[in-house]
Amino acid sequence: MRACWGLLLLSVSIATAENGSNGWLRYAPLPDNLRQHASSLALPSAIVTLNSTEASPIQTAGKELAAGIQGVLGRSLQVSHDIATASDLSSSILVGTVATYSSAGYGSLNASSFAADGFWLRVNGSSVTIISQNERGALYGAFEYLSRISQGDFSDVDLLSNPDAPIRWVNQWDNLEGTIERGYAGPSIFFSNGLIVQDLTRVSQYARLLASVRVNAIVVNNVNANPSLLNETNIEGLGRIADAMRPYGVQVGISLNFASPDLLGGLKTFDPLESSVITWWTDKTDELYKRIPDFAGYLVKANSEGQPGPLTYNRTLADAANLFARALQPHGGIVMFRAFVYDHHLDPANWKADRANAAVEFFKELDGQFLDNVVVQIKYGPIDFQVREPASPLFANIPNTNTAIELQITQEYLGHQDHLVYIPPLWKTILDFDLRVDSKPSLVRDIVAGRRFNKKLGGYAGVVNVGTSINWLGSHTAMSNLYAYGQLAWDPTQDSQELLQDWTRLTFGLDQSVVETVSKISMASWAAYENYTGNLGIQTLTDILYTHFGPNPANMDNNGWGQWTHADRTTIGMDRTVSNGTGFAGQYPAELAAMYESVETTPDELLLWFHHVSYTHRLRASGKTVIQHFYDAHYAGAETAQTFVSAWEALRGKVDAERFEHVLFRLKFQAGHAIVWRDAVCGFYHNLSGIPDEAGRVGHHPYRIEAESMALSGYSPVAVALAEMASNSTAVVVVVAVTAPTSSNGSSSSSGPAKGEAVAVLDSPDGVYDLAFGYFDVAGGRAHYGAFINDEPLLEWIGDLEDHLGHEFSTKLDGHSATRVTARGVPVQRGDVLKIIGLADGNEAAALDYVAVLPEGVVD
Ligand code: GCV
Repeated sequence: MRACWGLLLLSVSIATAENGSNGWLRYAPLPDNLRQHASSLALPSAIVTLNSTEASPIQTAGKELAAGIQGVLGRSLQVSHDIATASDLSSSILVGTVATYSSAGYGSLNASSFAADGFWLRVNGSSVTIISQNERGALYGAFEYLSRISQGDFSDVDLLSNPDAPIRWVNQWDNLEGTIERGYAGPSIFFSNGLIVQDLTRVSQYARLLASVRVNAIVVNNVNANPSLLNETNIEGLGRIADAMRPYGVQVGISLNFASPDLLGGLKTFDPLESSVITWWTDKTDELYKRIPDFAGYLVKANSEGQPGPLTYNRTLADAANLFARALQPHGGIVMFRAFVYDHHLDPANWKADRANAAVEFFKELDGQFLDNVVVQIKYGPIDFQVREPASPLFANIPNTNTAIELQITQEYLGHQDHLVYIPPLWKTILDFDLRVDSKPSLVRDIVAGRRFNKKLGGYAGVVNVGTSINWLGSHTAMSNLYAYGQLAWDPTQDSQELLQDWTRLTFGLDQSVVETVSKISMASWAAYENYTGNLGIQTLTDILYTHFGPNPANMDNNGWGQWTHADRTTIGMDRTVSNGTGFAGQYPAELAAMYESVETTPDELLLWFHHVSYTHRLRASGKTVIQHFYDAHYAGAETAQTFVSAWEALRGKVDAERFEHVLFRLKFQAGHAIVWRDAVCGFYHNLSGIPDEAGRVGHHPYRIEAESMALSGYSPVAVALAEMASNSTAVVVVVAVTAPTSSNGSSSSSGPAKGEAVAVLDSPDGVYDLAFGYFDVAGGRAHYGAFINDEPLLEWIGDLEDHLGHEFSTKLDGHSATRVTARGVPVQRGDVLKIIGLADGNEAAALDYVAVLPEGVVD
């Protein structure tokens, strides 16, 4: 029965502030020329939605279309749910499902050409038809139409669009107390103090963004799950989350703690084959479905990184997955069971030990034992979201099991959203990779779509970790990754750059120079990041025992975590050959196993992933030695990062001021931190191998004045514990409480915070220079710095990056806290006196590393 709600007024509001809260759904007014063009066209004048239920995605589609057309074209369209009142269907937007379309008497459509969630969009002059198989598909079609007109495209189209894979989920790693594991954009929008938050406005706004890129479900809590999510209060709270997301067609699922029957239920066991445990999970599942009838299902991390699992009871991972599958099956839910199962207490002295082997070792023998509603969720690479990994061989090893690929939008190993890294080109190296199972084409994207092995379920899981930050991910540019993730999960054959350009137009407007610049820097960003953080397959050379942000190559080895490089004085790389190493290469189908087994046929970009070689081993493509490639790549990567700043600066006035400055701040940080990375990694391998850089750059900084060589008062030199994290291994820190400055030139008279002064006479020829100041911004204080030339103020800054950036902050002088600021275009005369004053604050001792006096074009 079709209810008649009459004509509705629009209720979706468009935020005017350019703070990023609407992401790519800004519906910004078209530029005048395009508006004029639009006004010359016959365009729809009404919207008819063939469902009027409040929570229906069809109704959401109507509101969204009205709001979008209002924003983009300034036209107010009324939404009608009653076709009898629709003035003229030939100039309307009609939105419905195949079923409502035919029952409303518009004729019958070939329902079999629609997959679940698929839609048909036909634009024929002023008549727009959006029809789908299910309700959320129509919302996807509405967003598609809005994306087109937001980009000034009013052309006719006849598009049937079906998803490549049914599972297009996102995962959040939110903890019940409100923190987010590996989240870099503030606390959770879902949880606080052990409960679901009361105000779920941001939750429904998040669902809106997700629906617009056709994500159909979300797991809202951390895979390291807290059992109390399943208590009565929280199940009710989850129900409210589901209610908030339902109008956008985003279903809600949760991560489980495998020991919940014991920890929450008091059963004193969590053995998956124990009848009391089975009953407990069945009852809990029924309780969830009672509150959330469209509940999506469970995500399970078991026997991994200290999480409980079935191995405690000598049960298999399939026993565990099937326990949940049986409980969910009557309700139509699914289990996403993670393949990220490994031992993190490996012996680094054991040449044959290899964490990369774990997934195939655990899951291959279980192939065929998982029930039909189980999907094994596999991280794209065998280790953990590194800057470069080969495709996980598990995709090729379980043809009788549903699989999904896990990708990471949150930039755990890619700069915590403080570095611009557009990730789709990395994802595409995996999705487009041919695993050659049985010597037949076996693209990863075809495997996870279910096509290659004829499976019904499969798809994508993206770890997003949005937070309360107004722009969702803490960084405006990082949102391109979320946008492209959803789009690729729908159609992985799409081009990364084209997706990026759509996103840019929607996010920053249609100015061609903006589109070209964002495209240029984003498309260069992954390669640059790989270059300055870890190349040839050695992984992101970060601090895996602390925060995964800045450089610390030494920390990769000699621990149980198995993200090893096996670097010593003469050699580097994991030997993963069958003949002499861990045997990992043999987990691939024959053609690939043979390719990776030989150093001669392994692609250079994965050389050190598969082979342990001498630093003087020569690469196939360039003929360079491994060590020289390291040096060159790190210098090239850091240099590329500098160009991002100038490229973006050229857009001043073309992007609104708020977002322009926000992006600029981060790009400047990235430019400085890329140099920290470059120097730390190059310095480390230079010191370890003793092999000089043929270009003479590593360890030589002719343009730098080391802080410890300046005339110091109040400042004292300290050897930085990780030697390569400071220029010349030494910084200066304020050690004595003296007096605070009372005038702009730093002279002082009264007592105040601890203060240091570092003075140098500049010896550069007269000219114009950039002056870069290397310093450390640690957690727990906001030191003040002032730089003066001949007592004239040059630059002032505060060690307050924790107020602006999202990375996990360090309390030490290390590669996470090392950073730099630059004063550009400074006139300098030989003999000028440069003075830097540091005022300590809290734990921050105003640590200073060096000043670089850089002629134009020099990066040092
Ligand atoms: C949620 C890595 C991360 C962990 C994460 C884990 C996982 O180890 O560092 O924070 O835990 O992967 O994916 O389960």
